[in-house]
Amino acid sequence: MKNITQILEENRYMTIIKNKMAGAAVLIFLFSAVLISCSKSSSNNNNSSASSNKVSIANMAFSPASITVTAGTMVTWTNNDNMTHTVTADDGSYDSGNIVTGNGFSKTFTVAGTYAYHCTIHPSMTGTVIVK
Ligand SMILES: [Cu+2]
Repeated sequence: MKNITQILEENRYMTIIKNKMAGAAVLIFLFSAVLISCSKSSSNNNNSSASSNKVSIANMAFSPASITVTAGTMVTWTNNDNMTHTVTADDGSYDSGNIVTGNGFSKTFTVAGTYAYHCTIHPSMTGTVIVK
């Protein structure tokens, strides 16, 4: 037969266990939230620190809209927007086809010149690759 002290002690113990488990769950949640935000911010940093051969597609725009590269450079577009876009040469010389969110497209420019492109889905989205 348990006395009142034992029951109270058991209740206290159970409360501690519950609090610890809740604390652990919160910690795991926070930890994964930090991981997710870190991976997001690092990829955003990569885009904003735009080593000059990278173009981010976001908010229905190419960013930067105009980039200058040396001949032989591979330019990579990454769709960071929440909708599908294309990277399509105005002169029709290349076309990415549909680039869904999170995907990308790369093309190497070997000949100097100014290459205008657009998104076929949103013709107001335009960009230029200047190859020196
Ligand atoms: Cu588009």
